[in-house]
Amino acid sequence: MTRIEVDGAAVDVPEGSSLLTAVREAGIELPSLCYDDRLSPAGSCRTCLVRADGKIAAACITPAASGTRVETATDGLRTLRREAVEVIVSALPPRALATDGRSELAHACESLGIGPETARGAGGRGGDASHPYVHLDRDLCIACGRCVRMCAEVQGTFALTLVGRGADTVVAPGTGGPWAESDCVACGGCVDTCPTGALTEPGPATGLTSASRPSPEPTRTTCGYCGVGCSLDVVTAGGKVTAVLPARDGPVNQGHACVKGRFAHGYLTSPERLTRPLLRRDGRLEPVGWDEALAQVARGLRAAVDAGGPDAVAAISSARATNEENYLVQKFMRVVIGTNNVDNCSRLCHSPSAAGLTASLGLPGGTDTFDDVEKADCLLVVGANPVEAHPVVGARLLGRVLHGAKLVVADPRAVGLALHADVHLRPRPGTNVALFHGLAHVLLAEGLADEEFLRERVVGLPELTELLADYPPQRVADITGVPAADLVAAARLYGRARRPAILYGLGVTEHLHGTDGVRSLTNLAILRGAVGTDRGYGVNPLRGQNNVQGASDMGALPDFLPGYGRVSDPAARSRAEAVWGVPVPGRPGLRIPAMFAAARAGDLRALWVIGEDVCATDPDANRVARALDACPLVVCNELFLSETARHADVVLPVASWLEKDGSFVNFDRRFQRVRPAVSPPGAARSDFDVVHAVAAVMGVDLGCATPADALAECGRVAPVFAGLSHDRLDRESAVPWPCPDPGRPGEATLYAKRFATPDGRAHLAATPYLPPGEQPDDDYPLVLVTGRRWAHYNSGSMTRRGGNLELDPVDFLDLHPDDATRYDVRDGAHVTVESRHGRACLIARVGEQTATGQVFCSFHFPTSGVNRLTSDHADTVTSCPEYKVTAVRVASSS
Ligand SMILES: Nc1nc2c(c(=O)[nH]1)N[C@H]1C(S)=C(S)[C@@H](COP(=O)(O)OP(=O)(O)OC[C@H]3O[C@@H](n4cnc5c(=O)[nH]c(N)nc54)[C@H](O)[C@@H]3O)O[C@H]1N2
Ligand SMILES: Nc1nc2c(c(=O)[nH]1)N[C@H]1C(S)=C(S)[C@@H](COP(=O)(O)OP(=O)(O)OC[C@H]3O[C@@H](n4cnc5c(=O)[nH]c(N)nc54)[C@H](O)[C@@H]3O)O[C@H]1N2
Ligand code: SF4
Ligand code: SF4
Ligand code: FES
Ligand SMILES: [Mo]
Repeated sequence: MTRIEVDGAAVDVPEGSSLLTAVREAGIELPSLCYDDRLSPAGSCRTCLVRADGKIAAACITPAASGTRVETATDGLRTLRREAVEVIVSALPPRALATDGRSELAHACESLGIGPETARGAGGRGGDASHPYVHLDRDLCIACGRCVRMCAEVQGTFALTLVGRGADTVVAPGTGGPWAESDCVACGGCVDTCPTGALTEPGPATGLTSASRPSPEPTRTTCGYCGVGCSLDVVTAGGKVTAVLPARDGPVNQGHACVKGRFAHGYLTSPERLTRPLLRRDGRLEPVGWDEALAQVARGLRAAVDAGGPDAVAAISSARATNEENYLVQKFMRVVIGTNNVDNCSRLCHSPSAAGLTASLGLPGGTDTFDDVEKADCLLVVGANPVEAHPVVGARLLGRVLHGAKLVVADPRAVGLALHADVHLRPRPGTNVALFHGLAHVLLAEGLADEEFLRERVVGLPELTELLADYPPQRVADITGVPAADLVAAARLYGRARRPAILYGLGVTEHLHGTDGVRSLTNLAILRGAVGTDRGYGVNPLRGQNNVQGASDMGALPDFLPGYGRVSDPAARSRAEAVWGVPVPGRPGLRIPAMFAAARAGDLRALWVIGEDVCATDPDANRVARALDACPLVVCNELFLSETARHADVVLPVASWLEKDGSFVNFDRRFQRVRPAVSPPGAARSDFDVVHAVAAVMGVDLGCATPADALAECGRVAPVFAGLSHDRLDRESAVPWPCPDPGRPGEATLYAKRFATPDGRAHLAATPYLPPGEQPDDDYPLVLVTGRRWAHYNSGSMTRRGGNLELDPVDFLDLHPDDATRYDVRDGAHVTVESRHGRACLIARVGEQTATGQVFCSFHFPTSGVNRLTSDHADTVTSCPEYKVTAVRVASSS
C-alpha cells in the first residue's frame, strides 16, 4: 500500500495506483471524461486536474507516489476543471446536455454548474445507424478514445479507431465503412464506456450503461446462453425487457458481456413464441388448454409403461434449463416412471470430458477456476474457439496474451486466438490423440516432466512411457500434418512455463475417440505436475451450454444420480431412496442415441424432449426424425415450434431463462442464481411447473414445491451440493462445488491434497491413436468440420429471432481457395454439400481460415440441413457424436 495525502487527509491505495484512484478513495468526485478504471489511462481530456506537491497534474495519469500531497478543492483548481469541461462541451450541440441527463458528461456538467447554454456547437456531422445494436451520433463524440481502448483492451477486437484532426476527431470503425460492416462483434463495451451518449444502444435503452443505475432496480440474473455464466442486470419497463447490462461486479464477466447475452433477447416477444399447448389431432398440431394437454401426456406415459414397462419411456432434459428443473426431470423419471432413461445434451458435447476427467483425476469437471487460469504464463488452447463460443473468456484470454502470456493454439482452423498464438498447431481433424502423445513424447524426452510429482501422486507412467516410444515428432507429423518443429516448440512452451494451463473444447470431445482425447490431453498436465499443485492451472473444458454442467450435476444422466453417485452403486441408490421414498432402478438407462435406436426398433414408446431440438442438432438428423415418427408419444417442452416440436404429439409452451427462477452451474463449476425479469408469454409455464403438473395428473406429488426447495433436496441426495442453497447464492453470488458444508467455501481448485480417484492418484492413460470414423475418399474427398459462429447459438431458435440475424444472416460453408478452384465453387455461390448420410445447402465463403481438404460450417440454421450430413459415429466410451469429422463432397448449385 502507498500512503498519500488528499486535501489534508491520509489515504492508502495499492501500489501502482494513480492519483485519481486515491482521490476517489478519499470520497472526492472529479470529472474524468477520458478515464475508465478498466482501461489504460489516456490523460487527454484534462478534466481531472489536481495539484500534486504544488504542480498541476492530470490525476488519472499521475502515479500516487508515497507521501504525495494532493489538493483538489481550491477555487483555482475547480475553475481549471470547469474550463476544461466547458471547452469540450462548447463544441457539442445543445442536445449533448439536453438528453436524458444520464451521460457521464451531463453529470459532470451538473456538478460543475455548467448549463445547457454552454453547448453551442453546430453539429451536423451525422451518425451511423447501420448496426442493429450500436448507434453512433458523431456530434456527441468528444474523441476521448474510451471506446477504442475498450474494444482493444477489454474485448480484444480492435474494431475502432479515432479519425480526423483536432476538433473534428471522431471515432470510426477501422475498416472505414459503415459500423454494420466493420469487425465489431457487438459486445456492447463501447456503448458502456462512452461518457457522452455518442454511442448508444438503439431503442428504449438509449443512454443506459452499467454505470448509470436505472430505476426500477434491474433484475440480477445469469446469462442463459453459454457456459461462461456472465452476471447480467436486466432492465425492464412495462413488463418488457428494455436492456441487458453486464454486471460490473459479475464474478466471471467483471462488467463484460457478448452479443448474445447482452442483445439477443428479441426472441422473448417474437410472434412465433409458443403461448398455448398444442396437441396433434388428425396429423395437425392444434392449440388446446393445459388440462387437456397434461391429461394427454399422462395417458400416453401410462400407456407406454403398460405396454413396455418403465424402460419404454425416456426423457431428454435441457442444459438450457435450471438446475432445479433438471433435478425435477430426473426425479420424475426415476420416481414416477421408474426408469433411468434420462439424459441431457452433455451427451453431444462434453460427456467425454466427464468420463475422461473422472477416469484420470476423479471428478467430472474442470480442475481450476478461470480466475486462476487467467494467471497462467502459458495457455494451451485446444479444439476451442472461445473468441466466438465463449466470448468473455476469449476476451480475457486475449488480454492475458497481449500482456505477455505465451499461447499455443491447437485447431485445424485459423480461429481468432490462433492469430495471436506463439505456435498454432493445425492437426488434421480427428488426430488429437496422436498430437497429444507427440507433445507428451517431447516432454519426457526433454526432461520437462515433474519426476517427484509423478512418483508421489501418479500411476501409469511405465505404460505411457512405453506407448510414447511410438510417437516421436516425425511420426506424429505424418499422422497429424503438424510439422515436427512446431510440435517440439509447443511442447517446450508448455513444458518450460512456470504455471501453464490447458483449456479445451469440442475439438477434443466430439470425435470417435473423444474420451481418449481428453485423457491424453490430461496426460500433459499430469506429466508436468500442473494439476492439483501450485505449478499450473490444470485442465479445463470450456463447457458449452449455460447449464450443461448443472444438468449433469443434477443427475439428468442415465448412469448417474444427482452428484454423480452411480445408479449401479447400492450406497448411492439408497441415499436417493431415503430422500425419495421409492426404490431406484439399478440398471443404467439409455443414452440419447440409444433412445432413438430403441424408438426405431419399436421398444421406446414415449419420449419427453425438454428443450433440445434433436431434429436439428443431433447427428444424422434423417434417422432422428424417423425415430420420433416411430415413437407413439413424443412430448416437447419448447419456446418455439422447433424442428423437433413439429414431430411431437404434444407441445408444451415454456418459459425461458429471462422468465424463471433457479440456478445454473457455469463452466468452472460455479453455482449462480437465475431470476425472472419478465413473465412468460400467454399460458407458457416454466419447465419446473410443467414437470410438477404432469406428475400431479399422474397422481404423484414430487415434493420440493419451489426451486429453492428442489436445490435443498438435491443437497440431501448429493453430499457434494449439501452446502448450497438459494439463500447462500443470493448472499455470495457465486459458489463453486464441491460444496458439502453451508459454513465453508466451495472448492474452486481441485485435488490440492489428493486426486478424487479411488486410489487418490492421477491416472495417466496409455491409449493408442486410432483413426476417426470417417475418412475422405474419391467420392467424398473433403473433411467437414462443424462448430460455432459468434452471432448465433446452437439451433439458432433464439438468436435467429432478433437483431443477431442481421449480423449473421446466412449459413456459410467456409472453404479454402485451392478447393474452391478444384471444385469450381465461387465465393457466394449456393453449394450443395453431400455426405454418405444426407445433403445440405449452404452459401460458399472462400477464405484461408480453413485448411485445404477441409470445409467448415455451423449448425445454426436447421433448414440448411447440416445435421443431415453428420454420421452416427460416436465416441466409443460415451456415445458423443463425431460432429467434427464427416467426409463430404461439394458442388456449386447456382
Ligand atoms: N456463439 C456461440 N457460442 C456458443 C455456442 C453457439 O452455438 N454459438 N454453443 C455453446 C456450446 S453448446 C458449446 S458446447 C460451446 C462449444 O465451444 P467450442 O468447443 O469452442 O466450439 P466449436 O466451434 O464447436 O469447436 C471448437 C473448435 O474445434 C476445432 N476442431 C475440430 N476438430 C478438431 C480436432 O480434431 N482437433 C482440434 N485440436 N481441434 C478441432 C474446430 O475447428 C473449432 O474451431 O460453445 C458454446 N457457446
Ligand atoms: N453439427 C453439429 N451439431 C451439433 C454440434 C456441433 O458442434 N456440430 N454441437 C452439439 C452440442 S455441443 C450441443 S450442446 C447441442 C445443442 O443442441 P440443442 O440443445 O438442441 O440446442 P439449443 O438451440 O441450445 O436448444 C434447444 C432448444 O431448447 C429451447 N429452449 C431454450 N431455453 C429453454 C428452456 O428453458 N426450456 C425448454 N424446455 N426449452 C428451451 C430452444 O428454443 C431450442 O429449440 O448441439 C449439438 N449439435
Ligand atoms: S464515441 Fe464516446 S467513447 Fe468513443 S471516442 Fe467518442 S465520446 Fe469517447
Ligand atoms: S459470454 Fe456467454 S454467458 Fe457471457 S454474455 Fe455471452 S453468451 Fe452470455
Ligand atoms: S480523465 Fe484524466 S485526463 Fe481525462
Ligand atoms: Mo454443447
